[in-house]
This record gives sequence, C-alpha cells and structure tokens, in this order.
Amino acid sequence: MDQEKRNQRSIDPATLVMLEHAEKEGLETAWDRHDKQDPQCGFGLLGVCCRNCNMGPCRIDPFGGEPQRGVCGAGADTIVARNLLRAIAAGAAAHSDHGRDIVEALLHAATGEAPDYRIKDRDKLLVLAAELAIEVAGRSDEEIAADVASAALDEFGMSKGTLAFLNRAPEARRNVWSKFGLTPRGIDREIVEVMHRTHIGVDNDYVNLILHGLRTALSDGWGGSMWATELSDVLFGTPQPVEGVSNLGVLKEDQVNIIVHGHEPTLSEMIVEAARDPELLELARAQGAQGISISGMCCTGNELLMRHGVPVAGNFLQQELAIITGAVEAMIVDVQCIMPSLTGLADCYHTEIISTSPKAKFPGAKHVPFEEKSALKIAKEIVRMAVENYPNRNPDRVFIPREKMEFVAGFSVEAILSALGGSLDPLLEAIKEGAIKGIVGIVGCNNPKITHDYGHIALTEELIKNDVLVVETGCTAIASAKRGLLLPEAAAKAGPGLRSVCEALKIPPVLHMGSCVDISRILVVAAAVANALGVDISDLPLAGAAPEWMSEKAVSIGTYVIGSGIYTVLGTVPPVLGSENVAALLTAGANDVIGAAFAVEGDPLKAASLIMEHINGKRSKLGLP
Ligand code: SF4
Ligand code: MSK
Repeated sequence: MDQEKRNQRSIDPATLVMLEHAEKEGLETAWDRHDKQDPQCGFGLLGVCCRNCNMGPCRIDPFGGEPQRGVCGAGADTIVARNLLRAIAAGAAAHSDHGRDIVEALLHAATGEAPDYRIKDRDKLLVLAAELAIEVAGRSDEEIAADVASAALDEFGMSKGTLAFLNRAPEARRNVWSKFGLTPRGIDREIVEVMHRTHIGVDNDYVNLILHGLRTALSDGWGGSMWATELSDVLFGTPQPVEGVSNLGVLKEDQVNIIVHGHEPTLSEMIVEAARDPELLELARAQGAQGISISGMCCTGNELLMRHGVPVAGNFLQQELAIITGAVEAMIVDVQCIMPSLTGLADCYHTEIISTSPKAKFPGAKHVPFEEKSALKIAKEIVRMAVENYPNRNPDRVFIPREKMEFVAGFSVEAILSALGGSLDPLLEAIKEGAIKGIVGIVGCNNPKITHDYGHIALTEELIKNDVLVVETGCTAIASAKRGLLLPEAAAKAGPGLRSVCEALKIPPVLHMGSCVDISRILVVAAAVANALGVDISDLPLAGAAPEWMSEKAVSIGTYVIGSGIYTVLGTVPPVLGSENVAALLTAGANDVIGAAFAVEGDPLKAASLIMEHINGKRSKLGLP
C-alpha cells in the first residue's frame, strides 16, 4: 500500500508506523478487513433488514420498488425503529451490566466477601448515602456501603418508583420526561421491554418505539452508567488531576509489558497492585527484565489513568497494533470492545491473551476466571503468567514506535469543582461573559470508516479555537491525550477567552472525564449548571458529539444525551436512513418533544460549524453576548 493510502487510515504517527510494520509482517488489521467488506450491505446500512422472526429475513427496497413490506406486513418505519431500539437495548445492557458488577463488588467489599477491596472515598459514600436517605449516624463505612449497594441493586429490577439519580436533573427536565412517559422505571425492565416490544407483532408504531428507546437509554445514562461511575469512585477513589503518558511508545523494550484492555476497573485495579509485588518484581528481574510495566487500552485504560496515571497504550483501533509490537507479554481482557482478532494475531507472537470474565471468552485465549473474593491472588497469578512469558519474547521481532505524549487527566466533577475553587461560579461567569462560549462533550470510539483520530482531533481543535470548553471520555479522550491536547500548554491552541480561563485555572482546554460510563459525569455537570441558572439542560449552550462512534453503547449514549436535552452530532451515519420518518423524528421532530435532536455530519469541521451555530443560538436565547 502506498503511503498516501495509508495516511487515509490514521492521523496518529504511531499508528501509521505500526500499519506499515503490520503490512511488512503480512498481518491483517481491522482496516484491511473493512476494505474487504466493501461494498457493505446496503440494506444493513439503511437499517431495512429484519430477522426478528423466521418468516424472514425480510428487507425493504429502499428505492420504492418491491418489496415494501416484510412477510408479517412490517414496513420500513417499523423495521428501522425496531432495529434501532435493539441497538439501544444492547448498549444500555452493556453499560448497566458493567454498573451492576461494580455495585456487587462494593456490596462484597462491604460484607467482607471481597477482602482485597477497600472503600477509598468515604466522602463520596456519605454524599450518596445522604442522596438515598440512608442512615449514617453511628454506623461503620461498611454498613453504610452495604445499604448504598443494596439500594443500587434494587434499581436494576425495581418494582416501584423511579431511579434515584433522576433527581439530579433539573425539575424542568424531569417534567419533560414525565409528560412524554420517558421517566425510566427499573434499568433491567426497560431493556427487557425493548426486547418484548420489538418481537414480531408487538409495537409497530415507530414513534411509540422511539419514545421507549429514549426511556431505555435514559435508564443507562442516569442509572446503570451513573451507578458504575459513582460506586467505582467509592471503591477505587474519585479521580483527581493526574499526569501520565499515552500512545504505543509507552511499551518498554526492557520490561515485562502487560496491557489491560476492556472496560471494568475491578480486576485492573488489582493488576496494578500485583505488579508492585516485590516477589513478582524479583521474578521479573530473574527472567532478565528490568521491571513490570502496566499500560491500559480503551476504557479499562481510562479507568486506570484517571485514578493512577497509568500509561495508556492507545484507543480502540490500536489494540491489534499493540500486539504487533511483539513486546507484549500479556493482554488481559475483560468485557466490551475487545476484537475477536486478537487471539489470531497473538498466535504470531509470544503474547498471551488472557480472558477473565465468564461473560467474555475468546477461542484461543487462556481463561483465568476472575473472582472478587480472591481478587489479588488471581491478579498475581495473571501477572506471574506474563512475567514467565518474558523469556519467550523474540527481541528480533520487537518493534515499538517511539511516539508517546504526556497528558493530564482525572477531571471528575469533584476535581473540576476543586479547580474552580469549590464552586461553579467562576465557570458560570466565564460562560455568561462569553470567555467560554459553551461546553461540548466529545465521546466515543474509533471506526475505520473515518480516518483514525481525525474526527476526534479536528473537531476538538476547532471547538477550543472557538472558545468552547471540551470535555471528553472514552477513545476520544485517548486521541486527545496522544495529540497533547490534555496538557495545560494546549491552551495556546484555544481562542483568547478559553485560553485566559485555562491559564488562570491551570487546566487544559480539553478535560478528560473518564471512561464511557463516565459520560454520566458530563450529565451531572450539565444538570448542575442548569440548576445553578434555574433553566432546563436544553436551554444551555451545550452539545455532544461522537465523531467516530461504532458501538451499540454509543447508540445508547447518543440517545440518552439527546433525551437529556443536549443536541448531538454523529460522525458516522446510524442505520436509520431507510425510514424517512424515523430519520426525521431523530433529527428534527425530537426537538418538539425533548428539546434536542441528532445531526449527522462526517466532516468534523462542518460538525464544528453546526455546533457553534447551535451554541450561539442557545446563548442568544439566554440573552448572553
Ligand atoms: Fe420479516 Fe416481519 Fe419476521 Fe421481521 S418480523 S423477519 S419483517 S416477517
Ligand atoms: S472503549 S465503546 S471503543 S469509546 Fe469505551 Fe472506545 Fe467506544 Fe469502546
């Protein structure tokens, strides 16, 4: 492949170096497989393929010819809406099941069944207890934590009432939810109801379907994801600004390299602790290594970098490239965003792929089941496997790109408040005066349909240039880390207003707020700003964007973000264009119901213009300059 074509695959220098190396080694990556899928199925792209029953699969002719109905009589509107709902349900389930695992980890820590975990943030535990009206006087942290965890568990299958964190939203927003029947009931219940409604012959009204999709997604954002974030903070500590290093150059030529990849912090926290074990460090030296180096990938990486400044080796599309460095002794995976291709690539090297979750096994991987009750023991066992694998590394095949970049991360809501001096007032003032024009959350994945990291970086840079404070999570935040945008010095790239605020507060113009479930932190900030100004979230100069999204989780995220009243621009097209009605509802009609809608724009600079237009419109409605 010539360099010009390769340059269309990524803007990240380390990735480009590794893609060339992969090619020389004759190894296939997601980009190659994406090329081989060309042309992708047109029915699938438009969302007009249905296989919800065995009279099908059915498809609708998108050009108005025959067939226009599935065997059961379902038309394009029903089929597209049902498919979208199933994607929302899968995404909400992934976040919320992750959330449930964290809740259970806290419960087991509190009851002594997971003795390696301790409550790290007592203050946050007490804040949550107060929010849930749980008695704290005269009780131990463990007793309080057990009650908080039980209350959280009840929210998954609750039989009456609504989710506790909905009360964080402004009253005006809760009224919108209530008026249109969008107030989520139990988290599991909404997901189950999607599966019921999308079964053949149940809900065939696309508007009714989409409304339930919004309710389901809201149960993720204000339920499952928010619980995951809050209780991870209680258990592992609420992030505070922390320095670290990013990109594949963090891998060490002379150390045992372990990459933790996936989403959950429960095991990876223990891996970090195990890697400090003197006995294992001694074993590493005995094997000829200078030490044990842990780095992260995707959102497990984000969880660790937010709390410990653990280096992050890359984002979603770099996971295969990490193995192709030939320098990774073990890649430890849990759940979500882990490519099935990894084990095949690892077979070409000495790398061990070690799966740990009973929910996610990978043919060809070693499976070491992770159990909280013996968390540290299992973590040490896994680290030992990696260390003992070091002598199998072939130094002649090691190829680590030099590129790496420093970052500052750790901007939880609490950290932002503390940077602001303990109150939101300086931020509100900056927004009112126009030094900060608005706040935009940029989140989501990589997708070979878009030049890797280009969507994230071009949009981020354009917005900060326009005095927009950018908050990020997930693979977007890793892209910005690699680009140097998470450093206070990056304020030099911002417009004069944002630059002055960043310099005064000594913060970067792009704040890393965590992993995908931590988008709930962005909701909390949005709600707090709206409450402080006495308006609805939809009145604020805010926007969301997912320039390179690919996962079903991102579909749920986008849906709960618009459901929360925040205009959202997607960079890759969701499979809804097969129904003009569904597309119109999502991009326009939703404004009349929830005060926000989606836009789709693949060019990040045009997306930035759309966002600026939106922000300026909201500012003038609020009477701001
Ligand atoms: Fe076809 Fe209807 Fe069955 Fe879908 S539910 S596969 S449209 S018959
Ligand atoms: S890891 S969901 S690729 S952001 Fe959260 Fe990245 Fe998307 Fe996975």
